[in-house]
Amino acid sequence: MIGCQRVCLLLCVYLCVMSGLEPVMAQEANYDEAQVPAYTLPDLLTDLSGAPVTTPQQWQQRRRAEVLSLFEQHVFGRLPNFQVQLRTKLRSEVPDAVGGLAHRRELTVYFTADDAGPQMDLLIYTPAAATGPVPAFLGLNFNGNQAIESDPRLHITESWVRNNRELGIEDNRATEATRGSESSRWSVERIVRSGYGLVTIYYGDIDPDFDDGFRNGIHSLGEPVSGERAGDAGGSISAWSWGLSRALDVLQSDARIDASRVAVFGHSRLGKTSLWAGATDQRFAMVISNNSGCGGAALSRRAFGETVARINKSFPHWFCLNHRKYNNNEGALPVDHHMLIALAAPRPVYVASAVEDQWADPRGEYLSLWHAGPVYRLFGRVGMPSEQMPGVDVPVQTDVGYHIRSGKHDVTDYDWQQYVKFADRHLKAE
Ligand code: GTR
Repeated sequence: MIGCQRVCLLLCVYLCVMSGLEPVMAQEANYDEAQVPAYTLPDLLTDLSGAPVTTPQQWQQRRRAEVLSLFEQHVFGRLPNFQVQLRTKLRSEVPDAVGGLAHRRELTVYFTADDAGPQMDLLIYTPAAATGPVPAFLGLNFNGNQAIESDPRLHITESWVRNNRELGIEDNRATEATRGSESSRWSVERIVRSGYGLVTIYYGDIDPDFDDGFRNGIHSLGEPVSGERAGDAGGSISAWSWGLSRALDVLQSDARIDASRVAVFGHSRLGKTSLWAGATDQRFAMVISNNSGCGGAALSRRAFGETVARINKSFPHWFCLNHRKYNNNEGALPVDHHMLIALAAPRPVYVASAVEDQWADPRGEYLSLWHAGPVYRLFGRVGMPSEQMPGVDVPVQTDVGYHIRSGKHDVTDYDWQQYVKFADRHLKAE
């Protein structure tokens, strides 16, 4: 039996080597804290010339730009630089959605003069009782705006969606069965009752989540990529982030939303995206990462759960090509993800983990936030109080926020309860 396993393993490694693939799939993910490699994190407050960064001005004017550029070069790639004239069209407006609590709109944003060209639909909830512009949460969703509530009046996305037999999707078209399928992840009632708006967009409107060589979604706005994209050309996470910024452009002139008080939120791959959107666009007033894991809040050097090699292999279109240089070589990365969190500073940032989401490395997510602390302190802000993680279901909120919730990889009403509380502290008008 043992001999048979050994032969299978050797055969697998041999096949990987012969096919030019790194044998990452043959490796088990590490979930043992004792096996986390020793590592040294790049110092946030020493610039590339070796000079110390001692003032907020030095951070904002010099070091921040260096760190941002390192993430562009080595992790996510540059954002698209498409010059667009945004046009909007109101698709629907309901004054009494969510049992009368919310004013709800569906707003189509066109990126060109062509109604059949690339576009995204914003689903916008504001409190029905609001008398002026409100602070809001803005986040991408996984299944289409019709998945937020089961209201049959919501437009079903016409964009590509993943095959999902459980929802009756066989051919990449969303069906009636998808209505409300993501509702447990969006506490619309809690959000509007608390005086906030919620704006969500289907991420597939911006860039369908499969590797098509960057042709569909907003990529049709640029020149088609011939051959391999440039090493630092953005992947899908950069494309999704670009879309979030265009949504914020539209919100600048929305009478119901206060665009200077918008928190960018995301879960999982979309939590990696909210961190990158918050880093690249400082107009976002707050940044929230829910269970974002590898490539998001988690420290890459810990290689705990999902690793750089694994994520680049499973999702070749998410990051830039240069990121692959760090497959099984995290120590060579000129950044780590505490620096991504620090790019949110001095704005409030929230990182959330879940106990059963070991794949996302909760401890690595917490440590990133902890190690971003020196930049917050530079601004006179308060980071996490201890290197020790707080207990399960014991949120800690200062100028940054963290909780590790019981349960699995997901967004729950408990998570939203904490985000609303954090926003009450930082986004409510004085
Ligand atoms: C997983 C992936 C994670 C996370 C997750 C998600 O398959 O390994 O990095 O992004 O997907 O987005 O749901």
